[in-house]
Amino acid sequence: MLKLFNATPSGNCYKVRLILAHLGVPYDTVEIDVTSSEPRPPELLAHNPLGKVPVLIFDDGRGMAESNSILWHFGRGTPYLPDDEDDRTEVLRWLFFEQNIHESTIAVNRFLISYLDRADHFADVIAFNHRRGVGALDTMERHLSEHEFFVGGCYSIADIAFYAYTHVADEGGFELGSRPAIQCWLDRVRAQPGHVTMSGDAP
Ligand SMILES: N[C@@H](CCC(=O)N[C@@H](CS)C(=O)NCC(=O)O)C(=O)O
Repeated sequence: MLKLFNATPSGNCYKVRLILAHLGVPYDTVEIDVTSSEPRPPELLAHNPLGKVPVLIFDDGRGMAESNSILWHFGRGTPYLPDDEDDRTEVLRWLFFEQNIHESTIAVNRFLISYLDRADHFADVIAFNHRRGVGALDTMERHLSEHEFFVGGCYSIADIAFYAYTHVADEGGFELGSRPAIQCWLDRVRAQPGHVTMSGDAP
């Protein structure tokens, strides 16, 4: 059985839980409190020396870190990763964009504001991230006003990667009310077969 070092509120971990749910792949979880300074389990550190989650352990003991790499691994050979090489390049473009400008701003502000409750202490960082995160959401809004999904007209791991932190962007101080294309896309993602919420429920 696969073992996922997981933090339930983490969007990066949710990406992994979502693709596994779509594919019907069973797994066990080991819950990590990412707000705690307690040492991480040695098995987690062996596969990610930074101690970050998600880390997935396969039956043969191999481990895999980085949420978007894990999405790619499970997407291959399924409808969630296109076969066309140009489309795959587009998927990669969006996965890098997500990590570079979306996750690093929206997820970080959500963590500082809603999980660490340290908005006052990190006001400058939050303001800096906010400007960049708004730019990421604007880019998404423009793209989604002309496309149903991110790549090739079909739901793919690129949509899973973006959904994870976009649907909880309000917890990081980002409003989606003025972004109708993103809101309609969120509904389309929620309507996909096998969708589960961040807390693990069917929608
Ligand atoms: N780029 C990594 C980021 C992983 C990451 O930042 N994980 C956070 C939870 S979302 C974490 O483990 N934080 C706790 C820590 O840094 O000790 C990925 O996409 O998997």
